[in-house]
Amino acid sequence: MADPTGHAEHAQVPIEDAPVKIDAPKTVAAGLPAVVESARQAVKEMGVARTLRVLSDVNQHDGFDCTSCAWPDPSRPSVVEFCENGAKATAAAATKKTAGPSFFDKWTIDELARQSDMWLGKQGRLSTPLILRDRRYQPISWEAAFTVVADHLHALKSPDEAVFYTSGRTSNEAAFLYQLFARRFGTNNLPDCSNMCHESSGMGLSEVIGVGKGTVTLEDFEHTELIFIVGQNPGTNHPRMLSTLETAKKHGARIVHVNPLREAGLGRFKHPQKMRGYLGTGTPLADVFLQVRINGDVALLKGFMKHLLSEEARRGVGVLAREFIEKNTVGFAAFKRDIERESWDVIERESGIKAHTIRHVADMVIASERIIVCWAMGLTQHVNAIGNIQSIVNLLLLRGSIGKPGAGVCPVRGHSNVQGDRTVGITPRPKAVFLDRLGAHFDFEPPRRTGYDTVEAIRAMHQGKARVFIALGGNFLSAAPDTTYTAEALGRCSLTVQISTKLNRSHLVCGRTALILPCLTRMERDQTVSVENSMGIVHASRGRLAPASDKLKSEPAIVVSIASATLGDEAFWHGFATDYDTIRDGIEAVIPGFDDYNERVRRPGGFVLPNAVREGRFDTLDGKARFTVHPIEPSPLADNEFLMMTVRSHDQFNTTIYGLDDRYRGIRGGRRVVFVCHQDAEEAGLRAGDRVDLVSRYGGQLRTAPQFTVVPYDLPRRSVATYFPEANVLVPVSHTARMSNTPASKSIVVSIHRSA
Ligand SMILES: Nc1nc2c(c(=O)[nH]1)N[C@H]1C(S)=C(S)[C@@H](COP(=O)(O)OP(=O)(O)OC[C@H]3O[C@@H](n4cnc5c(=O)[nH]c(N)nc54)[C@H](O)[C@@H]3O)O[C@H]1N2
Ligand SMILES: Nc1nc2c(c(=O)[nH]1)N[C@H]1C(S)=C(S)[C@@H](COP(=O)(O)OP(=O)(O)OC[C@H]3O[C@@H](n4cnc5c(=O)[nH]c(N)nc54)[C@H](O)[C@@H]3O)O[C@H]1N2
Ligand SMILES: [Mo]
Repeated sequence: MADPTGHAEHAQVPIEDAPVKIDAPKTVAAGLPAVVESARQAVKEMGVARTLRVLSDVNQHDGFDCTSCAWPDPSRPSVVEFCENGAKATAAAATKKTAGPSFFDKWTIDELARQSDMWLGKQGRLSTPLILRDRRYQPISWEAAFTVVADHLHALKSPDEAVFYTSGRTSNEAAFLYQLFARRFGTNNLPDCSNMCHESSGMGLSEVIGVGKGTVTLEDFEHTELIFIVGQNPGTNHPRMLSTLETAKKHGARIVHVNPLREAGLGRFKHPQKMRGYLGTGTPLADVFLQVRINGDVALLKGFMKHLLSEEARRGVGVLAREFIEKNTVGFAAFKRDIERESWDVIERESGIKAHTIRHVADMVIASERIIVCWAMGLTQHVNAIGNIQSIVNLLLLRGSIGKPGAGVCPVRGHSNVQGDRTVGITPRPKAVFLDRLGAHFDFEPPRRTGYDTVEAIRAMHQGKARVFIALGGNFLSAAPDTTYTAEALGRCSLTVQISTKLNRSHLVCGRTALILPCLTRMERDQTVSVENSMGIVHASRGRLAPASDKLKSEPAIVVSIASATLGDEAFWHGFATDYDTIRDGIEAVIPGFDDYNERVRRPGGFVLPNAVREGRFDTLDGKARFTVHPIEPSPLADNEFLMMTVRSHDQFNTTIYGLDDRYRGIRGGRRVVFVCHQDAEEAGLRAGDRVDLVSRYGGQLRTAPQFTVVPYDLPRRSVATYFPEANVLVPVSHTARMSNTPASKSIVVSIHRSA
């Protein structure tokens, strides 16, 4: 079937013309430039008075939760508890500009598609419900919009032909209602951004320690001796984490940074909210930088463990936590055999790190009783992502460094409430006991069939098995892999519905009928909602700003209206929208750990969800943690091929582009860049500023992303980096992590060709 709206071409990020300026990368993070940058962007979007009012409310006990990341707030927030990128996210959402009917009257979607993603996002807040007619979005009443959704859902042959996507900014309350609606409608098709994000962490951890979340709290960072930061760029993506690391260093912790890129944020840090952060040279954060090859982490971790095992053999005692291993774990013998069989040659070659350096860092592990390992997308977006995560657990188990103060795993979440959305039921693979309780409390028979995750949903839409796509937030088209394929998939839907705050490319690549339903942000006046951060703390969030338009509805109100229009049981839904306490009562009744939800969520700082590992238990079937065996998996590269990772610049929040600079990496004025190792560039005759096309070859298919600018950079041999979402067109939809099915967008094999 042809793509009826012809949208595959709308899906591509337009090529930039202006040349990119390339400077030396920075070695110091934050400091005065961060303050200046946040103030500049905030005042531009909001004006001075609104800036002061809004930023003083971020992450305060009685204010709103910052939407930029899921790093927890300290128990005593400082007067200003935000960072440069939090300020940018806040400014972008609290902008005074609106994109209303007169804006959409001027532009067809074909014209809009030729604009850059940055331009689209900067047109202001969506202010009225819209429906696509004659290639233009036109106003529609809320009532009529809900009827359109209900009619399309009724027309499906089966509830499984509908897909209900969620992005991680949605509050617990909206997310719980949304999954309740999807399941009362009859499907578990609830893919979310987590499928592309920390799914590998959740699944990998659940299997071996019985908890699919992190096991440490902020306090643990004050008691730890050694912190690993693997495959994460906190200076850009979790800037408030740098202050936690600064405190940890003051308490004597050492930090090891494992990354193919020497990220500035882990070099020297100048606290932007303290006077000494403006003066002086800042705190050096990382003690050791290991420039691992892309996807060389299993090899590296195995190297550490090989050294631990041989030191135990040599010293006879004192390296392995023997008692802990005996009492609390299974699988040690097979694990040990596998590590002993691994050769140092392979470990060195595949990790890209010399054996003596690996031994040196492993000695730091031996010298530490309390170790925390933090990670993010550099480990989860690989085919063997589960191997990465479970190898970290192996290392911690060897030292008994989990489930006690100052020790454990810390997957650092992305979206500010992605963890909470999962906790309250957004998942295509719900547990039977959750469905039992949900069905019993709300008196219905929930569907038991496993639903589609993100990648399966794309395929199902492409094959015509799913025909209605509803997104509670996010930018599915641009965030998903294989942009062209995903565009075709969305184009085949009978209806696509985007519940959004800002214009993005997913509004331009849509089904035969397309709706935009504009909603309030977390900063705007509404009832109290709640969120869960990366460390399992649930707390309230309350906005105070006047809504950007009087036509906006809250996410819970939109979900309630879609649900009652579709299911016709208004009496069931109505109360939820008028009083969010009743939603929380429902969550409390269905999900363990939410006792006295309404009371506890209103306490300053909220409450902590139960976490068995933190309480000293492994909630696996036999109550034991598991050692697991993971092979080192080289990515074979032909002579002209490279392994590509797609990363975030300092000027974006996922697909929302704030600006065209990547300050720490020395890039100004453009995003279509490809970072290439200096020696590789030289050998290939490529120079800074050259224009190239990138081609990914996968299972006999070619995918091309044209017109990238070469930036020679300090990277391991044969490793290249590009920005997400410009390079997503190169990520094959079937190239995913085993088990978690997360797109392996950090290990794409590409070749580089001079642009014609
Ligand atoms: N300002 C801002 N904040 C954000 C976001 C944003 O876009 N902007 N996004 C939010 C979201 S949803 C998320 S998930 C997080 C993402 O936070 P990050 O995971 O920090 O984001 P990425 O830019 O994808 O960075 C991945 C890091 O892993 C490294 N890496 C890549 N491949 C490998 C590998 O094979 N091994 C190792 N060891 N390292 C590797 C890259 O060099 C990079 O430093 O941030 C959240 N916060
Ligand atoms: N190649 C590659 N692809 C990736 C990644 C990568 O590293 N490399 N990272 C992946 C990761 S970690 C993630 S989490 C996904 C992100 O995937 P998504 O979460 O789907 O994408 P975002 O860009 O965060 O979504 C931005 C849009 O959300 C809407 N929005 C913002 N705030 C709100 C709100 O409060 N309510 C509602 N209803 N809408 C709102 C706005 O319209 C905005 O345009 O992308 C994934 N894709
Ligand atoms: Mo994410």
